Amino acid sequence: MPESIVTIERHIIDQERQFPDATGAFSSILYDLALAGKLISREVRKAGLVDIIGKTGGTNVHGETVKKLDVFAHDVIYKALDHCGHLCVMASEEAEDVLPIPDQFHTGNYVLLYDPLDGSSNIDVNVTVGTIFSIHRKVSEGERGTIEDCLQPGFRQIAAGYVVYGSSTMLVYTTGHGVHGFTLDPSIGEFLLSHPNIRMPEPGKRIYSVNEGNEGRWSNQQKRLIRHLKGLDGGKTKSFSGRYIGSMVADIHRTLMYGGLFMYPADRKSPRGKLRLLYECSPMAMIVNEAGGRAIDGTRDILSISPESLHERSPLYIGSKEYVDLAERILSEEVDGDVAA
Ligand code: AHM
Ligand code: MG
Repeated sequence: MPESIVTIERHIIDQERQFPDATGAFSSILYDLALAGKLISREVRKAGLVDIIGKTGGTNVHGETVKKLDVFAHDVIYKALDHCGHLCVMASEEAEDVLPIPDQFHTGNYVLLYDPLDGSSNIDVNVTVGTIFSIHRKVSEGERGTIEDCLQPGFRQIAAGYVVYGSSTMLVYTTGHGVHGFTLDPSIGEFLLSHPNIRMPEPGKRIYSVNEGNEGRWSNQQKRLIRHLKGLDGGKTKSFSGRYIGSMVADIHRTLMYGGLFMYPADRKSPRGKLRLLYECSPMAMIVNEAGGRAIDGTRDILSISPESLHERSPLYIGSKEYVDLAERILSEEVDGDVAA
């Protein structure tokens, strides 16, 4: 038997005790997010059965419409948190505008931004997907939250986390006091502390992770960076291994545990990259920073960027500090007179 068994609930309460002024509001949000993670996990685990019980988006044997999983995940998180009384507004990748708290419920001092099911195009082929969340304090005047509460730079996050639905379901979060990982025991329906105080290994594993299919649209600096990581630029670099799942949560989870460098660079077609700043890049950056790593958009610290719109994108270089530093250096060097975008 392990020395102690710590559920996520107990862990959240223990953490809260370290802050005598804590009201419990914040703990309650984390607990509700864990509950939503369990509900989404249950549906993700059934995904392979949709052809048997009725196609997603169509009707099941009961004549009910089966929701697409990303829409389901969006709804579950909203409904798990809309009535808790601690949030003033929410925003999700699945909704164009901010999500107000319904009038009949109280509001509070926190803001939740989330990507309900990142990598959801992988669902049909049984590949890992995940949920990402970012929590800020309310900054606007007035009782109900506004877009101003959502448009805050990442360094103001007071918590960030993700749930990864892989060979097991894991919830990883930070409030700026260490990064902690919990594995869902499906037989008892509890997240149990399995990875306390996660630190990225130093040196990190030499793994790079990027969609190389986009190479034809990359800047010369980006091409050079990848050639360097492959040991093809005449330097003495021992080559890196390549790994790319195409599910950011899964790729960054591996990067957090093993070290390495995950990238989604800008390219000619997507001058600001693909990933969303507020609910993809920033929360992952807070977690990786807190575990000893680093995250930049090529030149700027991800957490320093002031967002201008809810769904804005950002290039992302994230992982072991030494490899992000290396990327930053190579991206800043002139190549054939072409300076990185
Ligand atoms: P999504 O939020 O629509 O799922 O898109 C984000 C996903 C990330 O998980 C992943 O890193 C990236 O898209 C993969 O994109 P690509 O297929 O261009 O490599
Ligand atoms: Mg996403």
